[in-house]
Amino acid sequence: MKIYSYTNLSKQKIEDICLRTLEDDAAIAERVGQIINQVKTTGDQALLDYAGQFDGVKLERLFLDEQEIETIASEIPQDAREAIETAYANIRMFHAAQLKTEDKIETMPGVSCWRESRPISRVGLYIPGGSAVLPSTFLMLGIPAMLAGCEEIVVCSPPQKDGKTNCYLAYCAKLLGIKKIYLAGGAQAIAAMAYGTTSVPQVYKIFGPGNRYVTQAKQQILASGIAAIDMPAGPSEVLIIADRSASPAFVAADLLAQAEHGSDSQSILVSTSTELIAEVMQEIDNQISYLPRATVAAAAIANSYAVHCENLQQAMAFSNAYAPEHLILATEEFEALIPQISNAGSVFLGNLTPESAGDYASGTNHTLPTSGFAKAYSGVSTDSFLKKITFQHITPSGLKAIGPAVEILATAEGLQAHKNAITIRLKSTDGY
Ligand code: HSO
Ligand code: ZN
Repeated sequence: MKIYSYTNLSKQKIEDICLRTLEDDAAIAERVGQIINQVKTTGDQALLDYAGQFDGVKLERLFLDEQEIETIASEIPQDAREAIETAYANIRMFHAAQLKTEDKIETMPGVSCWRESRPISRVGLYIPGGSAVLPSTFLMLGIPAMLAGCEEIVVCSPPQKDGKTNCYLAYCAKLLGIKKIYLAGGAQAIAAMAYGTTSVPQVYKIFGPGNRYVTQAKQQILASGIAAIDMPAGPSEVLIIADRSASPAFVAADLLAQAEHGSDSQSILVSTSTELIAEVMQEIDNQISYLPRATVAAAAIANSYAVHCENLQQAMAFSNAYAPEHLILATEEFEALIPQISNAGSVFLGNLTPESAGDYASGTNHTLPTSGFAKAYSGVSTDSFLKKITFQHITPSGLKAIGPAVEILATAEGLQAHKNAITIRLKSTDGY
């Protein structure tokens, strides 16, 4: 892990080290384009063929029905069932609180405006399977979709070798009241949800993480205008601001938790203490050898760095420039830093709040903007599954109040018909 000193970093150098570079995807883009086209033109047959080719399974049917989900879910071990239920309850409680009705605003006497939410009627959730089984992602997407009231929640997950899904995902489906799991993975699953096939219903918005093929497919679908997506995705990342009050072992554990996600993950340490940085490095060496995913984690750590800062203000300035997906404030001073945070996906406060808590079970969503997109995007929330529709109503006195302003503006824009739409009404309300 390279160590920089903030004071010695030029503005340009800060920009450079904050940049997350994605490899050139030309070959992947071309292959994904072919897959999308194949699914678009041959539908279910393409999905069955790709299941054979990529997942190594000959499927009879492209989905598991309620009965099959129930049977698979019943195999879940008791402790896992309870853990999923704890996560479910917390995520549900936090996301339910986001469902708020807004006030009706009388902008002028007789002119009222307001917004109401409506669910996106059909949404698609992509849940990675195979080697990386992510029941947590199923909860993070399924709970807000259900709370928002989406009528059709289409779930795609790659089939296992036995042509089924695992018991964790099946149990999540059961809790969420989802009656079908479509056995499709990769770019082909994204294409199926975007265009619809005989088996897989077409959706308006597609959510969920995935490998570079899935990410590329979502980008192409977005560009073609056929469906919306949750947000642009890149490798996962954490930035930890730590002062002397932090525990080097805790900080190292958090950096490694991020690093084990993938060799392209970034774990950034920003600290006011050179001793702490050295101790954290030592701890990483100690802890990494015990990890089953040590090789992956080591590659990510090699791809990461530490920044030494003079004070916490400098640390915050660096963090805001980096705009991390996850920000951990491993300092007792976290309260004072909160107002200074301008760019971050999700923030973890103090020395006892690891990112893992939010990844799984505390209640917040773990689908968050990466690659600096936290400068402009929010993470997934109940709102991501809703559209906000604006309403307005004007009374006769309201029309008199607002009419002249609209007439003048319409005239200024040279739009006579717009003006007339007011004038014709003002005339008709003359006798009111
Ligand atoms: N840290 C990941 C979410 C996750 N972690 C799922 C474990 N499972 C992206 O926020
Ligand atoms: Zn994680």
